[in-house]
Amino acid sequence: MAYSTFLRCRPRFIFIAAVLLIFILLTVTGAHPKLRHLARVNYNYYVADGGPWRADGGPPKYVALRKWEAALPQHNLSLPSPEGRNGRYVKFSNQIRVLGWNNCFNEVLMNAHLAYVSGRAYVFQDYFWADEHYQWSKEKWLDVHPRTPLNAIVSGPVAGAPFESDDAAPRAVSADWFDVVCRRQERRYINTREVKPAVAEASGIDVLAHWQNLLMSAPERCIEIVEAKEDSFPQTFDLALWGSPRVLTLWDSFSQSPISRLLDASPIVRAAVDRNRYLFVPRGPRPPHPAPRDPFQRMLALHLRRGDYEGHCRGMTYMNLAFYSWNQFPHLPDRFTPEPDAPGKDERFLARCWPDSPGVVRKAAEARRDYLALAENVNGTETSATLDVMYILNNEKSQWIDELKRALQLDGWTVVTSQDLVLDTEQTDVSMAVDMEIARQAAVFVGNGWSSFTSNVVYQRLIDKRDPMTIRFT
Ligand SMILES: Nc1nc2c(ncn2[C@@H]2O[C@H](COP(=O)(O)OP(=O)(O)OP(=O)(O)O)[C@@H](O)[C@H]2O)c(=O)[nH]1
Ligand SMILES: *[C@@H]1O[C@H](CO)[C@@H](O)[C@H](O)[C@H]1NC(C)=O
Ligand SMILES: *[C@@H]1O[C@H](CO)[C@@H](O)[C@H](O)[C@H]1NC(C)=O
Repeated sequence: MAYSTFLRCRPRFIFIAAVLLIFILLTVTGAHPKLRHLARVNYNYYVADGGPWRADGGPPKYVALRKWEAALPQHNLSLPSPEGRNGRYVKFSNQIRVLGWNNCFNEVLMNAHLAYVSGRAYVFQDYFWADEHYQWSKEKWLDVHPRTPLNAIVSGPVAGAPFESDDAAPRAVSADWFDVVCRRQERRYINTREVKPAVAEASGIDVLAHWQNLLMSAPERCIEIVEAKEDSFPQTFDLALWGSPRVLTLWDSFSQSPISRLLDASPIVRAAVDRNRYLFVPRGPRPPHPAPRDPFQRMLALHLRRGDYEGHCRGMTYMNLAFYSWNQFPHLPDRFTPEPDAPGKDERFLARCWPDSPGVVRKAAEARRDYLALAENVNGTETSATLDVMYILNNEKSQWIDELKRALQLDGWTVVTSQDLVLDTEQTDVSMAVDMEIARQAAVFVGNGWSSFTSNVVYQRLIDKRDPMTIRFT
């Protein structure tokens, strides 16, 4: 009798015991900060991100794209000079690797421009990821140093596309093809140590001219630039140059180059932008005037460099760094001039590098006001200029972003963030380029002046001849 009563009650007993156990577990782990941290990290890894057994099949293999790159028409020994077996080539083996995409992208573009003005085919290479920015969990990596083919990220002569029809410049070739057309014993190796000291402090355009003379006058068909091991920045166009106003003297030559003018999003990136286009359709009330139908003409794209950047911003505050590369142009609004030591200097620096939520809302409203005033001046009072869609580019999944989103919605914006995009495997792999393409197309862009990611968006918008008032910094 008693036994059967127990049996009947058992399900309830087990349930109560389980609830108690979970309760105790939560209080114990919740009470101690270290345990709480451990619980959160493990929850994020095993539950939120799916852990090592998550179903994302890992990074893309790009089988078709690699075949396509290998079969580019310029990979043909029979072509007449300056291509083919008698062609002239330069490979920059001193290009920086394993760093954020945009620090590499700067340099890739400028090296390709140097090759172009020197009458040599540029040798394009894969992008090697900095581990912390790679999109895939470590146990899924295909390589010790994960990499992505250049043509997955960008298109244009820099990655082997043809030049204009009246331009006889030799097309860029892949690193694999360079090994075929320029065997090692045929190469002249130039160590950066032999070249760089002469232009260590020179303006950008003089650095370009110095290398151009060397590459043009060298009789050797095949040149490989190799790095001086003792130099921590052995790049042809190095960080010291990109971080200084000396770089700006390169603009006239670089911006008119087909490397810049014919640069485009890759088909993978284009497809990603198209696929997500419906997200950008405004959801606010109908504006009181006729407004553009194209959502990009109503969009403010905001680059919030977050995540790892908090520590980075503090470091840069300490070093009192100026803006990076093209962000330094004096004709752009929102300039930043490092202040001498004075009370509140660090706070003012941080407010721009790592802005808080009210600061972001204020900046967006200011950029919108200035843009609408500009559109009225340019296009008259009958203008239909409208700015009500915001795309937030960022590298952080967090509550902070969610709260910012709500604050911006209250201010009248239809808000979409990087985390809202739906991307397939290849598109996920190049998601930074997807974000950059959206920022290129938006009516207004607000970025972070210290970021090379921002500076390459600024570069593309300047090439597109966008009004400077549509290029802003937090
Ligand atoms: N999708 C996406 N990725 C971002 C964004 N911001 C930063 N990242 C990632 O973080 C990397 C940052 O490195 P860079 O592209 O070199 O740009 P940066 O802002 O100068 O950053 P550092 O190189 O770390 O100084 C990018 O290449 C992306 O992988 C963003 O808004 N969207
Ligand atoms: C290589 O180039 C030559 C000369 O232009 C051409 O005749 C030949 O068809 C090309 N080969 C391939 C595989 O495209
Ligand atoms: C002015 O109008 C033209 C044509 O409608 C449009 O393309 C352009 O973006 C407008 N300019 C501004 C600053 O809104």
